Amino acid sequence: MAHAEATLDTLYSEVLRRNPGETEFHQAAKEVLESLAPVVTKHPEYVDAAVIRRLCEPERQIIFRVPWQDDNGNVQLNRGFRVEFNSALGPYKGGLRFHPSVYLGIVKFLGFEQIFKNSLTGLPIGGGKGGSDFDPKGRSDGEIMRFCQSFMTELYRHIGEYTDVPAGDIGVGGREIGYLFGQYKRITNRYESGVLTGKGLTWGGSQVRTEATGYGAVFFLDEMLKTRGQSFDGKRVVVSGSGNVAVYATEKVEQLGGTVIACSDSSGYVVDEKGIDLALLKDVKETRRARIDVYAEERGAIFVPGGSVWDVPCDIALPCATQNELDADSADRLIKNGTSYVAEGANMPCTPDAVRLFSDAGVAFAPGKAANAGGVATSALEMQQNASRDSWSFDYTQDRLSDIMRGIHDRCLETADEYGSPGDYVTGANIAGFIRVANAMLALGVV
Ligand code: NDP
Ligand code: 2IT
Repeated sequence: MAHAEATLDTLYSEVLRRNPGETEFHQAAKEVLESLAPVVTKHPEYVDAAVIRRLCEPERQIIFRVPWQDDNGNVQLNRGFRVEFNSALGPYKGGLRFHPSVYLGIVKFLGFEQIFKNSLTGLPIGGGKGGSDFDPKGRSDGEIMRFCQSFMTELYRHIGEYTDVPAGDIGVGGREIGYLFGQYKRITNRYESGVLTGKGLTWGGSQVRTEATGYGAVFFLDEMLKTRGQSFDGKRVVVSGSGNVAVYATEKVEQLGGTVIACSDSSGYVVDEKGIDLALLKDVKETRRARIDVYAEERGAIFVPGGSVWDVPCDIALPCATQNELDADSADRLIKNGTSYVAEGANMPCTPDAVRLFSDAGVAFAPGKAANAGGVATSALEMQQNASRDSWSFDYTQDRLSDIMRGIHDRCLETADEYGSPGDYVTGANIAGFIRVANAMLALGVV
């Protein structure tokens, strides 16, 4: 084991050296590498064939200029990214993020996580991610459309049903996927439905894809609760964010008998002891695209500008906003307030220190690459429907999603057991995700 740890340390040093300044990518790589010592001890062939080393190096990285015209006729400039990380299990698959914080290090951390997440689903999808530093806040529909068209005018040559299949992430939802698909169709003169997922229901989309990430995270949590002989009944839940993942996590928690008492956006958080009014939240966020204080005002709930939603006492915490939003201080407060479950709806929302504190305190903790895999899994179901020119019912698709989440949950626990860390979902997810993709890489030779 000491030898394995030294080998992994060396591999991590190489990641640091080859990717200077990309701190989020370093963080994501470190977490996975730290889990792999027992695997490397048992299976030295993964090191001998440089599988781990190759996994840490994207197969292809694309960076491009995205010029577009705003409503005043001024030319604006952004940068576009697509990191095609690993295609051993299937075409590159992963979302596009439009947020001013996007740079190569963020896209690489997300793409790296996506490899293991997609592997965990058991479906035939590789890992990739993309996006832009474009800030959609305050932009008109016309500006969003022109940006998406310019972005796709470069991206189209790199993607395809059998090559790379983008979807949404922060700042990219149904509206943006529509504009992106429209431009792809126009440039290529192909109605290639399987090139993007998250499409609208009348033009190749799948039932449940909109809800899938939030629903899936709550299905995963439900399995964690059942493992401990508990249920959502009477549980107080705090969700961060109020975007796609947060809204549908809230919906499923409420359907399963829990109460979501707080949610947030980057301007602050609301506390609504009666339970979040979903119809109002969807109207404020999805239709009006307004800030969260509008919800508080119209609902008569408390709005706290700035501040941390993790100050609100709860049984279950569901971080669904962004990376590193829940740090050691927040974890400490949650633990003191009696939180016993944390599931990451977002990608890497908990800092490594926070995760360590949860683990030491016996809080059941589900990492994002397992708990939020329902979104991409349902994207893979959308690809299946596109390939067969079929469309499935809501109930059937939701049952498939629920089975997939139960499968991921059980695989994490079984793998954690097998590798000497019983009950540890982080180790289980990293190792189970790694083994499937590593075996495919061994089979495919040195490519
Ligand atoms: P949305 O754009 O729909 O919503 C994001 C939410 O998080 C908003 O409420 C936003 O607030 C808040 N947020 C974003 N960035 C920050 C920030 N830097 N500081 C504070 N709040 C922030 O995105 P999604 O719901 O799709 O994504 C949320 C998370 O879930 C991301 O980590 C994403 O990678 C992950 N994820 C998404 C999947 C999907 O299918 N959509 C699948 C799996 C994971 P504001 O509007 O004020 O910026
Ligand atoms: O982080 C993620 O898994 C997503 N944003 C969804 C990716 C997808 O291809 O559906």
